[in-house]
Amino acid sequence: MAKAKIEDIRNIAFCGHGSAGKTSLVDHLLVKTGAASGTPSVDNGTSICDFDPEEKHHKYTVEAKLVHFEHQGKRFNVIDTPGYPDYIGQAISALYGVDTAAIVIDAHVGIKVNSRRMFEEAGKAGLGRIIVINKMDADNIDFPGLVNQIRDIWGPRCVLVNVPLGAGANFKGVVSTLKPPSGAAGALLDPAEIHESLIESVVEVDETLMERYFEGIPPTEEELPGLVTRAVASGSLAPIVCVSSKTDVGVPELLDALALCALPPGVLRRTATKDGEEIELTPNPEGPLVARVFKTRIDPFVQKLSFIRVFSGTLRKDEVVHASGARKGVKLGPLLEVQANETKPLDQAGPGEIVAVAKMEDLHTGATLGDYELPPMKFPTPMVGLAVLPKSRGDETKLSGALHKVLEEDPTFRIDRDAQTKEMVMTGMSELHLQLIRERMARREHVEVETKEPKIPFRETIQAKAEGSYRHKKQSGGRGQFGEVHIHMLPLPRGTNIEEFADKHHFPQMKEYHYDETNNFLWINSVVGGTIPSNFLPAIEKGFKERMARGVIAGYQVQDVAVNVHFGKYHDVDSSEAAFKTAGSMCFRNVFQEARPALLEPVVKMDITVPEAAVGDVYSDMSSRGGRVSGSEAAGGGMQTVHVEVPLRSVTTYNRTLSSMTGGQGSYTMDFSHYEVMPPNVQQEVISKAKMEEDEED
Ligand SMILES: Nc1nc2c(ncn2[C@@H]2O[C@H](COP(=O)(O)OP(=O)(O)OP(=O)(O)O)[C@@H](O)[C@H]2O)c(=O)[nH]1
Ligand SMILES: [Mg+2]
Repeated sequence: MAKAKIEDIRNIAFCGHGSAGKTSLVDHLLVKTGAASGTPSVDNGTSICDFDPEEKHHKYTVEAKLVHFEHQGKRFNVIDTPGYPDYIGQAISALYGVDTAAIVIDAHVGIKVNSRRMFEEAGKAGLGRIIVINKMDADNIDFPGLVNQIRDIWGPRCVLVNVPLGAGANFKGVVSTLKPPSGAAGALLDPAEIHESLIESVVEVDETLMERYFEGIPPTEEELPGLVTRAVASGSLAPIVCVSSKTDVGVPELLDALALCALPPGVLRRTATKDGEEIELTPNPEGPLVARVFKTRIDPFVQKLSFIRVFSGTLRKDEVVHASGARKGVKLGPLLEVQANETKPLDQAGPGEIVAVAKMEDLHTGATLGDYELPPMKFPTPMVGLAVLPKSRGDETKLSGALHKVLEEDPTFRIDRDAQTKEMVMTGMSELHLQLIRERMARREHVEVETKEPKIPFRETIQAKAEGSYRHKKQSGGRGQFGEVHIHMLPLPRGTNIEEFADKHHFPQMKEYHYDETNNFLWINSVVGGTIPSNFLPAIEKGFKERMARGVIAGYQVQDVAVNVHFGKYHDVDSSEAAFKTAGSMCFRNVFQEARPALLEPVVKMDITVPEAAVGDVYSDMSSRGGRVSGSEAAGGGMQTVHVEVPLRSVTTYNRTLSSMTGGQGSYTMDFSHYEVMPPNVQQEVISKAKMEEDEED
């Protein structure tokens, strides 16, 4: 095809709850517009978008997929995303590549928790939002009730741009509310009435037109498309479209509505920075290059595909570009146009376009291309861990390679090596998420793994000040070892202003400090008079950090601590970096034990959505797990969402509990909130268990 003009590009992510019919719909749009042929179906494993073996097997989407088609002279780049909250990382990353989110809802079941979540995420990302009510052919649809639910939850900005003629087996078509026909027999709501609210929400963006409208002069047909775009961009309008992907009713009108309501590139305000200076991005092909890798896919053939959205400037094949996170310029190969699992080479890509490049080892999800920086991509923190080891001995390297590939493609996956047990621990969003990763590694890398009980990332900290010293001295023939370190140790609350903290605690001779944000650890040097020569100080800091990683009381990472090194002794011949590192580590350990050490545990925020009748059960169950309910609210459709904060250790297998408590109707989202001191009895248990494990190892 000829290249689309920038204003004719529409980048849309299809999001929302699992099984709403997103993939079926996108497959259908491809066939309808002639971009694909045949009768693709999720149910019989012939879907265009759900092409991964795991997707064909489970019959749902696991990974976001990019496709494109044309309609009304417009170029649509569409990303189909998974609806299961377990794979939300994929859905969120897609939002960074598009300008509009189409939230797909199943007409029969209404708004479910992940649709809410994605509607909010798209709003936070500043995207335009369109609501697609799919499965209008299903039985028992309460259409007016559904529209009320949508407007209750997402506000009056949600307005139907078409109204169904009949529902279920009688769903025969849709009528426009933008240009309502004079008679609309069989319409489930009155299109003329909705027309009024639609015009009201669009004129809101233009004062002159609004005044004119209230004087009785509506906007003209020519003015309307521009107003719709502005209203969707500002969030004052979230158009609702009705369709059945199964019976094809409403599909042509859906395409028209997407052409009208989805935002062209450059309408949303986006900024980038360079050396602290902010610029507003305009979709200018001659402008500075600003593009981002928003997704990485490991493909069995080309190995690694990096998906790039261009915001400004032009990306050219074989060009060397600067990429954040890469040590040197990255030489791109050919650019690729992606259609589900197929690619075609391209020479260049301008603003608004989405392309991929293959085998770029230095490009990672989130990286910005060009000299500017885009705001970082944010993902929910994965919370469910499993220790993994290969089934066959000798497969360790293979396993590690396989895990690193998953790490590349999945922003909600982590791997850590447990400092205490030396085990490889993988952490994901849920048990299901981790299970799928195992399946994928078995298929792609032929690594079968065994897993062990979820390990919770407890932490160690202190609750009081302490001070002390340690002398490391060894004389064993030849050259000895000598180093002596004196420190103050203090609790360091999160978010502390370091300068004020140093002032308050009178470190008058503070010469320098290093702050480690990850573990909220502050290292202060206030050694005077060279009692410790400055070349040994880094070794002492290293000793502290190694000890922190190994833990002191139960083998967990230490955090929220400040250490002031203020005095020491050395020996001209016997002192060495190694000696001071050991002295630092031992000193840390001893003083830590004097500073009222405690174990911290992760607390998670959960939004639990259940039928109203089950709310009482959720409350009492949560209180028995040490959870705190902060409130609840109606989630529509006879459901309530309960907000809870609860220790992660009590909810690692909550999906099973909730499922049996609600007969499979409940669902929840879980996000890391903060660390909290554990109840003393639980601390004791963890500490004794750690001691036992240590003894076993000896
Ligand atoms: N009756 C009816 N069923 C549909 C319609 N669209 C999709 N389905 C069925 O709904 C089920 C789920 O469809 P998918 O397209 O996989 O749904 P999805 O939203 O992509 O689901 P996830 O990938 O899990 O997020 C399949 O069995 C489809 O055949 C529709 O318009 N009407
Ligand atoms: Mg799908």
